Amino acid sequence: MSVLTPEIQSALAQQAIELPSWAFGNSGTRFKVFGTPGTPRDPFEKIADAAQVHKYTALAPSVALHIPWDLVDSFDDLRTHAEDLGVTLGTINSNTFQDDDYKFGALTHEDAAVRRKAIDHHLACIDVMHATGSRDLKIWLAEGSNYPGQADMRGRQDRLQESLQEIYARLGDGQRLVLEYKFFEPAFYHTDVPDWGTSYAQVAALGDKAMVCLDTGHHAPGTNIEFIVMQLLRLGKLGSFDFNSRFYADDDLIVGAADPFQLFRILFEVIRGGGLNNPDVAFMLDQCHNVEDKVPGQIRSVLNVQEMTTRALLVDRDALAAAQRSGDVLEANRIFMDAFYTDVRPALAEWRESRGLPADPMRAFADSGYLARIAADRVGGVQAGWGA
Ligand code: AOS
Ligand code: ZN
Ligand code: ZN
Repeated sequence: MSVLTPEIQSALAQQAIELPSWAFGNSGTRFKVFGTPGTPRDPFEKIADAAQVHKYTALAPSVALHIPWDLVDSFDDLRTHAEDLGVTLGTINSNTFQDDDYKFGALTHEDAAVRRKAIDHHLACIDVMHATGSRDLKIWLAEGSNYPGQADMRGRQDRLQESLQEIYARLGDGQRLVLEYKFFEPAFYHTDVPDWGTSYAQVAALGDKAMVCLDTGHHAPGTNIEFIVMQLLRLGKLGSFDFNSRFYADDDLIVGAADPFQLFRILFEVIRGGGLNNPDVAFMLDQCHNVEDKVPGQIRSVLNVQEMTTRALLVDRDALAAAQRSGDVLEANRIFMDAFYTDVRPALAEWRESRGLPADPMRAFADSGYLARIAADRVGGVQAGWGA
């Protein structure tokens, strides 16, 4: 009998993971950006590539956009294009990190004129959200300082709250703001939203439509990320995930590649806290594919999330709770690890086929010839972020 009970199948069938448009552009490090044949030349082609991921997995029904990287003449046209391809437009990501005016901050800047410009950018993003039908405005701020004494950290925190209040006030019904935290980079001494506690304090002061975004690559090595997941779910403030994996810093590698066990532990807490298939908790990827092909990189990523979700669903929670209550440390750990070590790949392949999907989406996509077609059709694709 398959390990996939009807309850597990039902949970898996509902799973939705949003893809980032920038994952389909060329990307790299400050040392080199390698070009990939067939890289999208505009947001329409990025959406077309993202739709391939959904076509072969049924796991990725929406695509996050980035403003201004994905600015187009008509968001109505982009929305129709997406819907024609079977996907929707998702989270809108703002950008206050590519403009000379923001050298010393944007929403936290000492100069009211710079803050005005940064707030107006977010208000423009909300206008885009109305056209795209997006629910979430995701704010990641590249703000902070490099040297002790350089900046008034307290004043910046106060100005951040004031700026966020103005943006929050513009949100429409059903729209949300998610504030992402990151403990370093591009600033290296202090960051204005370095941790979940700061993000929580800032969004809690705004109201119910403001939530925390947890990027799995934005913590110090050794951080117990699943504890943070548990706490934010407990507080009702986990708005979204940016999934990726890392060996060292904010590596933005394929989720589940560096530490599958960590992904399992995170997903276990998501399930434990009622966050799986909960519309309040958006699953997104935030990744770049520097040396691997981008569409298969994204297919691999959503499959990794699906696989670890399945394993986490296999944890016998009643037995685990009993072992925990009785203080049976080793039995509790065995139950947890048994689920983690279960190879669910054959069962998932079978289940996919039963739903009319390819048993092996990676193979099916490779066999489709899509990459060769776009390599022939598209010339002059753009770098993620800095292009069209
Ligand atoms: C930056 O480190 C953050 O992870 C952002 O979420 C994101 O990568 C960037 O805003 C791209 O839009
Ligand atoms: Zn992120
Ligand atoms: Zn990041």
